[in-house]
Amino acid sequence: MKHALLALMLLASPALAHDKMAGDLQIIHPMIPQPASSAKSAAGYVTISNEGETPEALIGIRTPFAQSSTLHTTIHEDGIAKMRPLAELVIEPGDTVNLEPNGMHLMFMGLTGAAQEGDMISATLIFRNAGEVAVEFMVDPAAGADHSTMDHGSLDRSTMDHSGH
Ligand SMILES: [Cu+2]
Repeated sequence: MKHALLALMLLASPALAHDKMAGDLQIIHPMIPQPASSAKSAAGYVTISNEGETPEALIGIRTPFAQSSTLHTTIHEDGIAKMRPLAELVIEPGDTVNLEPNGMHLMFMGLTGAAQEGDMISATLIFRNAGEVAVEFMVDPAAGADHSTMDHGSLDRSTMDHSGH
């Protein structure tokens, strides 16, 4: 019975957004577009609202899904989208920050396993004030930014292989 219910929830989940409150933070629909089976990296997206009275900052992310996980931003230079590491992502009181394709995103490099649509991938978001917050990234249908077309400029390509997707 428990397994049947779980299977039902997994089947139903891709259509549903999911969110979580952590103190004054609302963390809305962490998701990863399904990477190609050969992908060595993947991008993750989430929306975060700060409903508190003090500024908050996302300063890191950790997950067993990848060997390294970082914050990235996308800048546009001469019409070319380039990704750059981001040390922190500040969320002012009352603000909502969207990580989305062609903008700020979480970068998972050195994927440790496959991810199928509907999978839930455990991760820990690290905030300056709220500390560590456990979340689950939902694997959504493949879509969004194609990182393989992006210029990575001065980034070390040996550790930043985005060629897989
Ligand atoms: Cu990136």
